[in-house]
Amino acid sequence: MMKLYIHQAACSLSPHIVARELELDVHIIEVERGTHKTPDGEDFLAINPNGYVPVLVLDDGEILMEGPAIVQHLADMKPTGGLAPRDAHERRRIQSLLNFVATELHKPMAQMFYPDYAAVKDVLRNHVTARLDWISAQFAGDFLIGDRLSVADIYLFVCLNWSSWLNIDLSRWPRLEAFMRQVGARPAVREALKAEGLAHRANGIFFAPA
Ligand SMILES: N[C@@H](CCC(=O)N[C@@H](CS)C(=O)NCC(=O)O)C(=O)O
Repeated sequence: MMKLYIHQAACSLSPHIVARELELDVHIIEVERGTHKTPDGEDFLAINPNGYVPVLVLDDGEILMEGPAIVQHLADMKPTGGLAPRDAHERRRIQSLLNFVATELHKPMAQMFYPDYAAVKDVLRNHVTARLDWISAQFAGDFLIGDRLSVADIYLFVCLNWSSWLNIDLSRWPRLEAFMRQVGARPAVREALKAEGLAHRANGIFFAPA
């Protein structure tokens, strides 16, 4: 069985949700922050010396790193799930959006969690605010590429879910708030959030336990 290594509430929630949406046989393994150990005492650093999640270990032992590549691979394993359409234009668009979320939202938002970054927090906040203006104007329907959910929407959902931790008020972007409610209500998403201990709600938006 494939193995997906995660941290609670981290960007690894994105492949975790994708696996549940597609009902794929994936063993979810939570790595302890700090010690890099799994509940079985496995050393995660031996799997990814960089120490970060997500990592997907395929059935043949291949180690696949980097969230955008992992969600694309999971979606391709079950094309009927429709999370990564085959149409060339839509595929290019999804690749573009996954990279946008990874570099323009995920990384700057993640840096805002570090207390040491206090001095650059305003810079990061301004950056993220401008990028949220952009992404909120990209919706081509209920979702980014139209009326069908894709892996890019799921990755975006996971990053936007950090907003309440980071004091980013999503009510400034009604499109994004509506998107969060809609994706957050999906059964597979709720299951993944519950499994990671995140099934708390505030104003319809999921947030982490204190
Ligand atoms: N480039 C990686 C970055 C993944 C990443 O930033 N993971 C964070 C959680 S959101 C992590 O595991 N941080 C813990 C660490 O670096 O030790 C990707 O996009 O998958």
